[in-house]
Amino acid sequence: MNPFLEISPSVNEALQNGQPIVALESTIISHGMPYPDNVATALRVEQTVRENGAVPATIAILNGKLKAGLSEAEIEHLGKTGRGVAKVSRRDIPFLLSSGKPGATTVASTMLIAEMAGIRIFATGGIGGVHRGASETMDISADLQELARTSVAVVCAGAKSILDLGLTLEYLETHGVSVIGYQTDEFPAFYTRRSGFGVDYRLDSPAEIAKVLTIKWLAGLAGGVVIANPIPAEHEPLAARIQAATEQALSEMQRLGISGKEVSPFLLGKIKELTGGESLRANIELVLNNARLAARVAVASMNSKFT
Ligand code: PSU
Ligand code: MN
Repeated sequence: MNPFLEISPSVNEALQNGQPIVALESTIISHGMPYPDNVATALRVEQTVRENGAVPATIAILNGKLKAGLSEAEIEHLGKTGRGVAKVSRRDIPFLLSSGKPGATTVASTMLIAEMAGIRIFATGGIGGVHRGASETMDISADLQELARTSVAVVCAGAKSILDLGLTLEYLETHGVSVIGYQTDEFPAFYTRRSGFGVDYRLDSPAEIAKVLTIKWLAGLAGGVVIANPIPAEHEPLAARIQAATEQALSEMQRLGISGKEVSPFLLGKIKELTGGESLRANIELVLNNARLAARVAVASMNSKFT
């Protein structure tokens, strides 16, 4: 086993007993939401996974270890320290292991650690993608490359319209990543159920999704899958309001010259500020909704046998 991997007792027990497990990321805790909502949400997400029959494994880097499964105290620490915790993608991992400093894992690094631990299903809010203007900036989230190479299915509410969703879907296609729409034909845009872009395949039940995932990996097709799960209609904010906030956040970002890994956290914070917290409430609801679906897919995967 990887000498840097440290699996928590509850996750280890679940692995030994062949119980369903759902991986969860920590950038959403330290960089995606303000304290104390971030900690409360992370704990509610874990509880939601349990209520739906699976064991949660929140992932982060702490004390020079790749941690699969955190204690409440560790989640509280990541949430309270917030932006003081490094945002860690694949390239950053050896440096955090070397320094011993805490790291909040993005979708990319959470996938990587989940795979090492033997966890195949992961729930988050939204994935990173190809940023608008990427033909100039080359800003393409490492999440997309990770989906191309790492065999973990990511349940998300699509990707934010701060991104270029058309190019994001093109990039996934090029890299052989299937995009499944759960009970939808359209790729959702995080706060909104619709984006105008289609998904590759629509599946309407956790069992059908579990079957495809099991077959994909049994057939030797390594790599990730995107499971796009639209925000429940009752929690969808007014699209026009989110749209206006997104445009304003993008223009402020340009004016301030923000680039690199600061881009996503800046835009998330700005949109929350501009919508008076409405975006945060929606964000919390969609993450809970994704945790629910991921747990149900993980449970169904235990019963999928096609050899
Ligand atoms: N999108 C969201 N909320 C988030 C993120 C993305 O709606 O919290 C986080 C995730 O951790 C994702 C990361 O992996 O931002 C992408 O950052 P970047 O664009 O720098 O790759
Ligand atoms: Mn980026």
